[in-house]
Amino acid sequence: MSDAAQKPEWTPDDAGDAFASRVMKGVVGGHDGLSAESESRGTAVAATAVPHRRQLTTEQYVQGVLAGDRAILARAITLIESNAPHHFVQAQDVLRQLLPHSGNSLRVGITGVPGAGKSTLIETLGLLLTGQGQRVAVLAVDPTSSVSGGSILGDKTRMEKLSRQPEAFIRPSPTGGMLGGVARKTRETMLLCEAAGFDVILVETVGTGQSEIAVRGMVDFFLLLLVPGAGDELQGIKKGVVELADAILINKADGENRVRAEAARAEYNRALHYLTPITEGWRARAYTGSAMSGVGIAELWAVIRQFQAQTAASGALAARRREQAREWLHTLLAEQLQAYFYGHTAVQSALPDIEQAVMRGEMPVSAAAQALLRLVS
Ligand SMILES: Nc1nc2c(ncn2[C@@H]2O[C@H](COP(=O)(O)OP(=O)(O)OP(=O)(O)O)[C@@H](O)[C@H]2O)c(=O)[nH]1
Ligand SMILES: [Mg+2]
Repeated sequence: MSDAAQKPEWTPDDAGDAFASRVMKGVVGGHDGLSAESESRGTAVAATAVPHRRQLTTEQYVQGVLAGDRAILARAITLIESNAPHHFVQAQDVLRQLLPHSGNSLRVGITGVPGAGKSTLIETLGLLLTGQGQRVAVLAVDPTSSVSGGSILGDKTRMEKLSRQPEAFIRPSPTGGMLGGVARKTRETMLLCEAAGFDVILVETVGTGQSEIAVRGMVDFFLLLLVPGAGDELQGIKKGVVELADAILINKADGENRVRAEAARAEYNRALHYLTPITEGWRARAYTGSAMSGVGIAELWAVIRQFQAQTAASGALAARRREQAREWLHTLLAEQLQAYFYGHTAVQSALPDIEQAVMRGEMPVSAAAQALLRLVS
């Protein structure tokens, strides 16, 4: 495979070295931290038939990431995203060594329905920050994305200027698999980016409900983007999502939209007034802005910095991160227990009959669950 062919499809055609990522041959059969049972031999054989670059040692990954080497950072992320069991072991070694060097960036999650302007905002905000000499990493959680789709893929046009900045690093959502696996990979990628010295991590996620909760669980500040005019039902905005936000930006407050945007801001500020703050000591507010023209974006960033200063001083920021780590542990445990259970051969062979017995009303559901659980304990 030539180097050009290894470039991901979201890389601009004329991109130089600023785009360090390369597509590596994947391995079928996900473990996401689970046992090696499902590794596909066929794919592994096919992968070795293609000459590829020498595998890096754990030390090389660690030193490369710490030195801010973008090519090695990209390869380390690919290692983390791999579903091959031996990659998982090395990826966790790399992470363990980098963990003490992570945690120094400001983590911002951005959500909103498709077309709300998330990518446009990230481009505008990213350019503002890189203009101040800050290093910005852009990640995404999009469980619906596949190799041919996904929101950041369309962003090679939307984030074109940002992608050319040497201080910026853009990585699309890990593809395939369940939300849990995608979120884990993004979370670990975030730690790598922090160890590589990025000051700000922006995580984009499309509003699907579950992915917003996943991103809320990995960031310090969570921003909800709304567009004026579209009814709440149209935007799929539920009260629950508003409750997760540390701020709301009514975007596209430009042209004829300005008046409607101001009205929406007032309305949301009234609603926010009655909600319990998601962050202790911080009252979420609604703002207007235009990601496209840039109006209001510097002011929005000032709010985010104020949040950072205030929650760092009060201890709320550190407490949130501790709690997020604890919750993440339990999320991973629950996922892995479930995968272990359903992957167990005794369960797989007994399940169809027990299911049938339950459906025919011959076996109480609780007894059926107990019987299945006993097969693995
Ligand atoms: N008028 C106006 N248009 C905007 C603004 N921000 C974004 N847009 C336009 O809205 C469209 C969608 O913007 P994106 O940034 O791709 O939206 P997104 O939320 O990232 O969308 P997905 O990634 O598909 O979920 C584009 O055509 C943008 O040019 C804005 O502030 N004002
Ligand atoms: Mg987008």
